Amino acid sequence: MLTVHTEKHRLRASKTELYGGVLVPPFECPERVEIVMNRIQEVGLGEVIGPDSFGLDPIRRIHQPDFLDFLANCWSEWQAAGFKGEAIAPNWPARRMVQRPPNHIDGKIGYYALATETSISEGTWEAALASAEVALTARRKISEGARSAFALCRPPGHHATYDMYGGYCFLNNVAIAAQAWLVEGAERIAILDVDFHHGNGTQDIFYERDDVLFLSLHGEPENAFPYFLGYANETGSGKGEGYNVNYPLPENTGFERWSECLEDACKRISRYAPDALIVSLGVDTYKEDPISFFKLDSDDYLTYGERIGKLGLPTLFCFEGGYAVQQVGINAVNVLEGFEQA
Ligand code: OKP
Ligand code: ZN
Repeated sequence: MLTVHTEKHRLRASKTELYGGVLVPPFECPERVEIVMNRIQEVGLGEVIGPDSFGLDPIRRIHQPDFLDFLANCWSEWQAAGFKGEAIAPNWPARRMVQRPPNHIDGKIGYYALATETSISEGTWEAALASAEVALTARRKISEGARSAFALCRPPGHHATYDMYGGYCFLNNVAIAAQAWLVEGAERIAILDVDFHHGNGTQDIFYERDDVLFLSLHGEPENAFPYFLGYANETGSGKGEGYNVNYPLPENTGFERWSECLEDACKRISRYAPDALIVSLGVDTYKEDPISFFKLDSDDYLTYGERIGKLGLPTLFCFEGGYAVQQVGINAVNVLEGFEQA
């Protein structure tokens, strides 16, 4: 399988994450991609290429222009304000308040943030753009005839919605790729999100549409980030009714229960008969992930990769989460190898 990768992911190198009331080194660190790359070479997965440039057009088809301006300028405005630390949202337009971005960066950052753990620093915007270009390049390889491709995206994307960042995500890589497919003439795209966390951004972006089927297996919102979306009764609205499927699962969910949900998701994908499948590939479902609570083991990734392969669809894998850093390579590449064995 072809991999798309760029060293530009290293530009996303914030030093702080707000976790349990303490500023800690971010779980979402550059080493994650290095370890996946090492595993790709070790197993000889296939060719590795760099991303092409696409400009902002495909990104503007998903994200609001003022949000993109905010991301591009946040760090310089934060520095100009004289703040010493990395950019972290301290205030929100909470319930019954005015939903309008203020001028001062200290307020504006909260308008565009959906969570406070994610710090913005030098290079964040450049890395986020490169990550989206990695997804767009891998997608284009598939429309040029490849059966599948792996977009080694970093930073991840599935929590970012059209006007908000957070949960380590800035641009929604899978949404940008899905829209590019539709613009090119595809009629239906399915997005299967197997990251431990609910893909709230992807769900939100496509919630009222029937040309993108979104399915997500994730930690139940009662107990897991992003907490405020991802319930089973969120099934889409308007034209999109029936095209959003959530599988919230409780603490200690193991592969048996998880794969029953995957089976249901796969049957729905087959019935939808999409032109292509995009997988939000997070491996934070692993039993030793430090911030998640499912119990998948390394071999399970081979097994479910094979099930996804049996769908027989052109398939774009976009990397999302996975924070048991030493195992992230084996687990992610196991999915890709299982897929190829199908
Ligand atoms: C990004 B992706 C843990 C708090 C974690 C942010 C998690 C973002 C996950 N107690 N907050 O979906 O892997
Ligand atoms: Zn995750």
